[in-house]
Amino acid sequence: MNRLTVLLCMCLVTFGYSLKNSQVQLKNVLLDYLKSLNGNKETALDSRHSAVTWLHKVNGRLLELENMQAEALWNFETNLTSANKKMVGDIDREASEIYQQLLDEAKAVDPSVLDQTHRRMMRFLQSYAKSRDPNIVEHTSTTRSDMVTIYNTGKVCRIEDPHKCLPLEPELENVMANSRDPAELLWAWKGWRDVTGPRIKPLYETFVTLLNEGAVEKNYADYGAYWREKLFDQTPDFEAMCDRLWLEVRPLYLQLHAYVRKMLTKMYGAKVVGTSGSIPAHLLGNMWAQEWGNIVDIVVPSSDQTEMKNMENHLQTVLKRKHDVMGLFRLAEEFFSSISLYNMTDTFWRKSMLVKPNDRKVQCHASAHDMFKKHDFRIKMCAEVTMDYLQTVHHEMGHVQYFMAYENQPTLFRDSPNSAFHEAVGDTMALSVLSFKHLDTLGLMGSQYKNSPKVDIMILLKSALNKIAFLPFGYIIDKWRWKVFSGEISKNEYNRRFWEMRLKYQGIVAPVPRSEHDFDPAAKFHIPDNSPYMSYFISFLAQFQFYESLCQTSGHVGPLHQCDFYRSQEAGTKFKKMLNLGKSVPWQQALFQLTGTRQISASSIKKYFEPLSQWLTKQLQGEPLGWDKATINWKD
Ligand code: X8Z
Ligand code: ZN
Repeated sequence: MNRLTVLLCMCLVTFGYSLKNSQVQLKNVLLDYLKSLNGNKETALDSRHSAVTWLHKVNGRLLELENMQAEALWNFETNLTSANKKMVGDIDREASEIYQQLLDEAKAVDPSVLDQTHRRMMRFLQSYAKSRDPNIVEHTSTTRSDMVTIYNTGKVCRIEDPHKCLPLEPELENVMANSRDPAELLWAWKGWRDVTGPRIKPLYETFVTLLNEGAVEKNYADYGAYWREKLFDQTPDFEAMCDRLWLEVRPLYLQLHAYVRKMLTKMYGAKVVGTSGSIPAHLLGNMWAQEWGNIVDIVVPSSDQTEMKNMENHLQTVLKRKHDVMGLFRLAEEFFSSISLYNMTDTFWRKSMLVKPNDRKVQCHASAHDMFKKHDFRIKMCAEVTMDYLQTVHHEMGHVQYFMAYENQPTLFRDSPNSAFHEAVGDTMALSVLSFKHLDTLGLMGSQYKNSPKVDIMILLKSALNKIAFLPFGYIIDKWRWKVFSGEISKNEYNRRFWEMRLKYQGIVAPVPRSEHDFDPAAKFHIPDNSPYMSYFISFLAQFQFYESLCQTSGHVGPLHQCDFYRSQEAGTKFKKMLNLGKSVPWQQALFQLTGTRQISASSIKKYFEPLSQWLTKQLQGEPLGWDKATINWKD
């Protein structure tokens, strides 16, 4: 831990340097580029050779620009000062001018002279474009920074002690995960929404207008249409694909929802849970009711609750005894390298921010950063030693594995072929790591839990509380946001329409009446941060497809959820081959290479949870599925 503190201090010194440095560098890139533009006036780009040479140069320029934007963003997110915020805005503005010039120049390229790969690059180049107006670009950038600053610095004060104020991560999140006192849960739930929503709302309204202006300028119907194309390139009717996939997994969600409601009613009584069939959002162990694994101890059958509590405590205690935060990262690295994926680089260990610093304000929401500079990949987290963070460490390191795998691709291909694949890599590993077999290999499982069918189902139930419960949440965030961008949801109905979807798809209601003075979507990081969310919904299906394929390759026999492909070089090599492709081929081709299918489907997640589904059917005898969809908890 001490070493880490020293490293963080060193990072601070480096930030100061690179801050000034990147501004100077940007000017140089701009000047260089303008010079090269003049040179190009003479050059026609209508031969294959000249066009390919030009694209090669573009990849070089983009690398420099990506690096400078990544540096500025890193500096801001790991040190939320207004100077760092200004730097992000300045760099976004200037970079957008260069992108614009590149796009203007691209018009001289005759696509018919190019092969498929270079035509693909040309297409991706278009998605770099923001608005032609640098003021709009800068305004968009600073509006986003203002929203995330509110989110990242929000605190909720204890009613009995107004001087004791808790930030979201880890304190409020811990309350939501561990408290079983409905009044305390409600305090954290409502408090967090009170300090984010109303302050973010006016900024978000402006933000939507700015994003749409940029998108319409680029001939998209709205920003949602732009997003869908950028993130799910070459996917005919992506929206219909999401709807179809949701309907496929809905029956499983309905089972889980009904079962959890039944157990929560046993625990808290109908007075707290209600009788309309929907579940109040503060009782599910998570600030957003998105993953419910934290309440596994109170939703297993009553006769198993003591054993489940003991097992969870055992896991947590042994994990803490054996590892510090750095140890969690080393565990994840060892897992990846055991299947012939990558070790982290020296720069990674030197420059990452793995724990929350106490000398400055930072953005704690976990993220991985490709700095577009040799061997420079980083993770930013406020990690603690818990099983949840162990999962997140694998998630983030999965992003870094992808960065490393496609590092040698041209800049325009340095991404996953769709955004869901990026989200799925680390989670695929975590499915293996959190299997009973692997937890046992890590020495985290007591021998008393071995060969117990009951423990096997409890582990599967915990997995479902995280993976199945997430699906409707993952699905609605962008379903709501796409409608906001298209204007189908207007700003005077943001919150009501959000809660209508929460009720319709998730069967969840607010624990206290809401109104348009609240803006509850903003209580979720990805709204102020403007990160897409449908990627997670698709990832939560695709990761089971990846997992099944790696399990098959590793020679696993038996129920899918018991598979651990640790140390399978064959599985890892196959995975790596797909990751190496980056964005150079359509996602269907990459998926086919790994799994033998070209479709994202729910078949693997359904296979994984089949034993649980049968178990739930038994537990649910006589219990109605679904809920009354008429009443959201609303006041006008
Ligand atoms: O935001 C994340 C990652 C960073 S890409 C920690 N996740 C979503 C969330 O927290 O809401 C991972 C699962 C869903
Ligand atoms: Zn992620």
